Amino acid sequence: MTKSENYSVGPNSLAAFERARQLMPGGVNSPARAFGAVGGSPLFIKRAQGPYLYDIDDRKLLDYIGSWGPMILGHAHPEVIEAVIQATGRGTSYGAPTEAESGLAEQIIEAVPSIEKVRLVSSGTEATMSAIRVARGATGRHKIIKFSGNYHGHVDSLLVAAGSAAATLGVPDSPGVTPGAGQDTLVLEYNDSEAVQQAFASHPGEIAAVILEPVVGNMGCVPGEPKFLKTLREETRKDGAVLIFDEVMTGFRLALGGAQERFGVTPDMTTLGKIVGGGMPLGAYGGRTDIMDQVLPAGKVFQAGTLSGNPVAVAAGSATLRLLRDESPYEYLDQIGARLALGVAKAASDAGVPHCVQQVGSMMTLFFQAESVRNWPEADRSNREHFAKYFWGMIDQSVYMPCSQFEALFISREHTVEMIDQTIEAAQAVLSGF
Ligand code: KE4
Repeated sequence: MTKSENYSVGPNSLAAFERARQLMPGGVNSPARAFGAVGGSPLFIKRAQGPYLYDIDDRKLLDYIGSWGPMILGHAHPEVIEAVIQATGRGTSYGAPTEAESGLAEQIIEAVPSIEKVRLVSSGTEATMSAIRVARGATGRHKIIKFSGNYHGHVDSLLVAAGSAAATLGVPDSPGVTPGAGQDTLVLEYNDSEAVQQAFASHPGEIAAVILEPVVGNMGCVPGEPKFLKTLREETRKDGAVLIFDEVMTGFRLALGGAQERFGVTPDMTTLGKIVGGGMPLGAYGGRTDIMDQVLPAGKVFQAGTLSGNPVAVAAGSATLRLLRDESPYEYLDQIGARLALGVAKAASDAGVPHCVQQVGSMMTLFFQAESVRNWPEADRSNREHFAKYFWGMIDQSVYMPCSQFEALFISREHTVEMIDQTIEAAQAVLSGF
């Protein structure tokens, strides 16, 4: 992959990456961080504050990843940090129920239209893995439908034509995922309502669940079209299949109640992560009471976790959701998201660079192709070389974008209009050099 001529990663990050690669596969603990899609070495981060990251070479970068979604309030929000400090002082884990878990559960249930009961877990992957199992247990059916370009964590049965790092690394069907693990997974194209109708017509009474990102972040930002979401709701209800909105990324981001509130489509189950934990390891899955009461020990579907509902993670999540409810940054985030999208699109247009900017609220992607993107095959046509050049150019402008064409960027409440305009100016400078 190309990188910009005056691309510069500091010597400390270069040395740190060399050391890390001796110790951990690829030098990272999650492939999305390794810069594989853009080439070069990743920046090692020392600390973060508000909308900024500070790397170990003392560079200050305006952050549009926000830990891949959680940091909607900006990094190190004082009230979140204080809540974590207070909780930690009372011990970091008990392995016993706490009232704080009930408090967070109440906040989730109050905010998310589809959730009547919820189970806390430790990651988005755990949430989706568990939701699939519960849907299968509740319906007694085996088949599931997912959509290419959608990523739901590293669940064997869902690592089939996945988006995010899998798609970026070109290994959607990962080694180690057995044919048996994926044999009950039907993969359709996103936004294809006819394919959904066809699948249910071909498999009446066999489909346990349909899982999707209601706005995809993991092939770049691709919104679920109204007809598509409506068809999914109608077909699943008619057939008795469970409709699962994977809102790990969109939950508490596109509205307090997520994409389902924003679009007015209520699924049967929802999976959550990222923001719900305020940047700490916490995920959740929930839905209709009749479905959730199938989960052990209320029901028979097994799911467990040593650190599920961990008091420190719960404190971070609860403080975050309280601030989002009380301060409601969503109108502001919509405004600056639209401002950024318009400005970057104009910059690309003025530079004569083929582009398509897609934005929903505080999620956005600059696709390096001229056509709009409705699904994975269309996203896959994007010019990866252009993206890599843009990415490194923006790094040189001290703007830290997601390191893959197939990721959405995330704007925080701490990004000011001035910072958005600086970002647009940086994009103008970079794209005019194409
Ligand atoms: P985690 O297991 O990474 O907490 O969540 C998995 C997951 C599930 N569902 C959706 C819609 C997601 O976006 C994710 C994780 N997203 C990626 C970013 N595209 C996390 C970044 C990473 O893998 O390091």
